[in-house]
Amino acid sequence: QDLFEGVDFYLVDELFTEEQILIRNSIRDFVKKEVSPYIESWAQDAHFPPEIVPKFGEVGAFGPQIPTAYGGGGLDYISYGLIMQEIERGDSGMRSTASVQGSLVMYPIYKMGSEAQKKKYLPPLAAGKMLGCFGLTEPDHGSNPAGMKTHFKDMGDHYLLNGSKMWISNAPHADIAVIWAKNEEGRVHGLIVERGMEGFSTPETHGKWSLRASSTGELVFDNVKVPKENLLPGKSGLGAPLMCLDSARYGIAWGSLGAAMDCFDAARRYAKERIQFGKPIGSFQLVQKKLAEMLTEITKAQLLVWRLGKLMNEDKATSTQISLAKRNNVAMALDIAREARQIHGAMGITGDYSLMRHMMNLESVITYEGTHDIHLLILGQEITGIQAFK
Ligand code: TGC
Ligand code: FAD
Repeated sequence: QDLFEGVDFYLVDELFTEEQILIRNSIRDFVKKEVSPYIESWAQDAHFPPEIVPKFGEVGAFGPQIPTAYGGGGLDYISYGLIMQEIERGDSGMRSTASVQGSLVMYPIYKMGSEAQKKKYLPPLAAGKMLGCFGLTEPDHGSNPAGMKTHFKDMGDHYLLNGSKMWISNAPHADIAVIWAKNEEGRVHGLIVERGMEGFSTPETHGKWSLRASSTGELVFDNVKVPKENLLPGKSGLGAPLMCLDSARYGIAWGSLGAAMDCFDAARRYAKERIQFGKPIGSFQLVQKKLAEMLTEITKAQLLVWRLGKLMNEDKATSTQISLAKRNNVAMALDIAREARQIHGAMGITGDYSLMRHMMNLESVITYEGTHDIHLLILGQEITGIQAFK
């Protein structure tokens, strides 16, 4: 891990500004120091380390794209992507913590919140003094969030919230939850629910083989009285949570690249060191094929997210362009993790190497934020004009 220097076959670094490289390198150093030495034992123990939250805040990993006036980094989208890439090189679960906080909690508050909500929540979230989670998925509504059952009633001086959410990253440790629920007319709204509100609980989901260093849980709302000022006033309808997903999916397209780079780097080194039949395994054509294909796919994925980042910076990126990148890069990373694990033979199944952890993590990454097939259908709809998922 310590030797990791990145993968840059096409001199992609030349496409980045000095500032972007500086940011990338500072997060790379942070991950080497604060994540890589501990991640294997956190994952083996299914332990989420709460002490990482203020450290992420200090290094600027939370809401890098949010303006500095609210405590964010005020950075461009390529810098944001590079930050996600470096964190996920360490672990997808760590990147989940950061991208949920930045893209799914801070972003909706910044884009749809009142000035008072922005002032109250954004600075402590950016600093890692507060942790947030995002509740859209329900036990019976994953790919189809439009069917959500969680609802709230206007009681005059407050809202009464009932329902539940499932598979929520950060939930068991979160101080606040940005959740999506229907009003009496069936329109989706965002609400900020705070830990400590009566009737609100966050039971942890146990037994995951994936994202073990990230904590996942349910959000249960049993007649929770939510103050009226906690409704996000800026936008309603399903488009509101889906807009947040665009920002997070963009980060995942970069993040998965980091996991792929880590696997490739490990496989390249192992292929040169491991001797079988009197030669390094890297001298066999089949191993070289695996490595050559990994490098090819990483290079294509790097150029894809760089271009997407430019479009994001110019406010020209479309949701379907983001779907294409999320889908392609996560599948690419998962394939590379599997191949890299094979190159490591039996050693690849142990915690001495990061391959199996990345591979298992990426099974969640290919499922959350829209499954691989849902993104394919989003693209299919764009191409044909015909929706195939209903
Ligand atoms: P549809 O009728 O297509 O759209 C409803 C409204 O939303 C608008 N819209 C979008 N707006 C912004 N960004 C997008 N990406 C948007 N996609 C759609 C759309 O224009 C429409 O607006 P309006 O004004 O006409 O009402 O909605 P649908 O019900 O047909 O569903 C479409 C579908 C299936 C693509 C969508 O529901 C979907 O993406 N499903 C996947 C669900 C998903 O991604 N869940 C993620 C949960 S969060 C999570 O996983 C966090 S993990 C984080 C971590 O740990 O890192
Ligand atoms: P389903 O929707 O039941 O899908 C099951 C299978 O059916 C999939 O292969 C899917 O592609 C396929 N399928 C579904 N519909 C169609 C169709 N129309 N056509 C073809 N195939 C279809 N959610 C949050 O809100 N917040 C979070 O923080 C969060 N964190 C998560 C963390 C982890 C570790 C995981 C695993 C999930 C998380 N999720 C979160 C939930 C995630 O977004 C959902 O799991 C995802 O959207 C898929 O929903 P589902 O699991 O209910 O699968």
